[in-house]
This record gives sequence, structure tokens and C-alpha cells, in this order.
Amino acid sequence: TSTVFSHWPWQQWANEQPNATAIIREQQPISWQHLADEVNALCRLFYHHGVRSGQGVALSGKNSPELLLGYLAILQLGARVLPLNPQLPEALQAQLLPILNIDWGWSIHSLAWPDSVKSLPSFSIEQLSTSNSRTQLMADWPSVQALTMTLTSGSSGLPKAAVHTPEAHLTNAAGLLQRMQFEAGDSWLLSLPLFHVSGQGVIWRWLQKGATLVQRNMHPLDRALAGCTHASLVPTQLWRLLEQNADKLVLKQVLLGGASIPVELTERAQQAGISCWCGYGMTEMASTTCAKPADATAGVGMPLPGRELQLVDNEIWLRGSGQALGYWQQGEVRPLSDSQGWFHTRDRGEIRNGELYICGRMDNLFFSGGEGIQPEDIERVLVIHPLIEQAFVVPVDNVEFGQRPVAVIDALPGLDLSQLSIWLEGKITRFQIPDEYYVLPAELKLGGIKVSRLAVKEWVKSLS
Ligand code: 4YB
Repeated sequence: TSTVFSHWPWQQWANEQPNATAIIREQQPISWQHLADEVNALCRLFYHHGVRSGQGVALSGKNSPELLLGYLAILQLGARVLPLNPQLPEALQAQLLPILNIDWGWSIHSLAWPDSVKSLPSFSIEQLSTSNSRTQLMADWPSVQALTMTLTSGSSGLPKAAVHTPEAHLTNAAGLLQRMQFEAGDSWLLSLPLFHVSGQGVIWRWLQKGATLVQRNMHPLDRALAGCTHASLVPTQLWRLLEQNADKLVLKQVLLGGASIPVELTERAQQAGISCWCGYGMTEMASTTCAKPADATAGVGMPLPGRELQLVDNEIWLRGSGQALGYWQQGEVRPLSDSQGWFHTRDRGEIRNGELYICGRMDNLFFSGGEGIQPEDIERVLVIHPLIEQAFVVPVDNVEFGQRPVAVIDALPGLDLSQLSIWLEGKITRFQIPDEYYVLPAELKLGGIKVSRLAVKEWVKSLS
């Protein structure tokens, strides 16, 4: 059953279980009381600089104890928080922040914010004075305001900011945790960035249960995971973990998502003693919508409690708990669902034997000599190859066929690209076999948690 909150969750846990461990920073346990004191201290600092309820605050950076405190403090002040990928190009940032009505910017490093954005001072946890904790700056709870802004990675144009209430995040978390066991005493590694919905998903599950969050340097991953019972990983992270000698792990559950999850991966994890859950989620739904314990099929189960699913002409439509209020644009919240509340995902899906299968993005479909090619159909086969970690199939223009597929491969050492077409024969139809294979350049792996398909496409184009 889900917790009913009558305060901001971290304040409520500080009242109910002040000495329980809220966070483990590297190896150091932090109690709920101490965490609440830190958040209060940071609220005072931000308030002192001028941050007020209703304003927008961007937090740029990789995960850190300070970044998480910033996220909680901004919410507690009733301001909108926009976690930003520190790799976001400055020009894009300058374009976006005014549209998103961002008043303040904070980052660990001094960052050049656009003129319209005032910079908040960097601080370190040690500097926060947690003694004067009686004065509490706190917006009303429950908060029905749109307080979190999470950028989507659209395939074209400017990213959009999905806005959620804290309640929406908590009900998304509650639905998953009705299925997946995660209790007080368990610890979830903050293994994905806060600027992505998957990182925020970890935060709200932790808050929902009053369990323990683990914040550590993520390299190497097996060290970061030591002692953790739960983690959220994208498939590539789990592949890499399995290549390390992950024997000291006490992991009970790994929630996978963000991309197609090969059965080969979850089976190898199972052999290493790691139980996986296969999830399907997205920014607009505040992370996971469907999930199941990994089994022999490549589906993602059915909607979790509180969510509904419908297939319309093979497109996945979703609604229910976790859904964003809309996209923020110039002070307004533009609805993202139809008049019945359905969000049209642009993902193609099928229901077979009572579970949902994700076929791919509708926008990725292209045509070659009149035949439709869904790149994900080819990618799913390529990643079965033991030396392939990730694969992206993109179209290139072709005089004879209109477009032809080429594959860009993130491979382990030793892969012979020239043998891949032969390896693919019989596994996919002839017209799906890529014309060319390239190695994924390292710079395309730097961005967020996912490689941008658009960037791959542009890189391939730049080769010709
Ligand atoms: C998929 C997919 C799948 C998403 N098969 N395509 O907490 C979690 O749920 C979680 C745990 C571990 C890793 C990631 C997550 C996420 O939240 C992922 C959410 C996400 O990726 N959001 S997104 O807005 O960046 O992209 C959404 C899109 O990603 C979907 O519309 C799908 O196209 C794709 N996707 N899960 C195949 N299991």
C-alpha cells in the first residue's frame, strides 16, 4: 500500500523515523533528520538569494549530493525545478531557458547562464549550516503545482519540458512498488541522472517508501553497487556490469528500461544471480508504466496499477498515474493528451499472450524499395551478437531504393564488421540487411543516458 503524505515526504520521514538512514553518500549514512536539516538550510540559502515560490530554477550537473539537495529544496520552496544535462550545448540552453521561464541557474561549476537567468552560488554540503533548523521555509503540501520539469529528447527540434506535480511522481512510484518489492531497509542506487526521468523515478520510489538512497561515484559500477539491493539500469550498463566480475553484489532487483531489453541480457544476469524487471516508461509518464519480472519473452508485461493502455492502429496510448500535466511553454502548460486523457506515445506496440511488446518508434520507420523498415527490428537482432553492446540502424538516401539501412555499432574489441551481413543472413529478411556498418564514435556516447538517434543519423550523413 502507498504512503499518504501530509508533509513534503522528506519532512514526514524526518518526523516519523528521524534516525533511520535516508541516504548513503559513498559510505557515509545520513539520517532523515539530518537530510531534512540540510534541505531546510539550503531553502534558507536559496531564499536569501531571492528564490521564490512559482519561479523556475535550473540545476545543471551530474548527480551529486548537492544536486539532490538542490532538487528537494527548490520543490520545498514551491519553485519549479529543471534538472539539466551539463552537456547540453550552451546555444540550446540559451534558447530553451527563456521559453521555460527559468529565473535562476545553479551548477557545481561556474557556468555562463544566459542573460535572463541569475546565477545561484555554488555551495558544498559542509558549508550548509544545519544548526539553525527551526526556521522552516516550506510551500504547502500537497502540492498541486507543476513543479518538476523534465526535458524530453525529441527526435527533432527543441526538447520539450514535461511538467509534473510531486503527487504524480509519488503515484507513479506507488504503482510500481505494488508489484516490485522495495521496503524500508532496502537501498536503491541513484544509478541514473536526475536530469532524466529514470533518475527522478529512483528518487520518488525512495521517498514513497522512506527507504535508503545510495549516492556514489558510478565508476566502476560494481563498486557503486556494493551493498545496494536495488538499481535502475539501462541495458548497456547491465551488459558492462556483467563483464566486470560482479560477485560481491547483494542486488535483489534491477529495474531495466529506456530501450529494448534483450532476453539474452536478462538471462545472463539471472545466471549471475541478478533478478531483473523489464520496464517500459517515458518522461511524460514520470518513468515506468509497464513492468514485469524478466522471463523468457521480450515483452514488458502489462500496465502497472493506476495506468491504462490502449493500442490504436498499433500505436501505444497511455493514461493514468504519473502522467504529466503537459509541456511547459512560455508560462503555460500545453496539454499532451487528447480529450479523453490519452497520451499518444508514438511507440508502436503489439499485445501477444497478454503482454505488451514494444516494436519501435513510429518516427523511426522508413521505406526502402517500397518495403517498410523499422530500425529496431534489425537492432534487436544485432544486439544478440555476443560482441555487440548497442546498435543503431539509420536510413541513408539511395538512388535505387529511396533509402537503405546502415548500422552503427557499439562493439566489444574483436568484432569484425565485414562479417556482420553474413551473420545476419537468415535472421532477418534480405532487404533489412544493412548496406554498411560503422563503429559508433565515442563522442556520441557522451550525452545523456541514451545515444541520440538524430546525432547518429547526422554523423552517418557527414561521412558521405
Ligand atoms: C523503450 C523501452 C523498452 C523505453 N523497450 N523501448 O524507472 C524506469 O522505468 C527506468 C529504469 C531503468 C532505465 C530507464 C528507466 C526509465 O524510466 C526509462 C524512461 C525513458 O527512457 N524515457 S524517455 O522519455 O527518455 O524515452 C521514452 C522512450 O524510450 C519510449 O517512448 C520508448 O520509445 C523507449 N523505451 N522503454 C523499448 N523497454
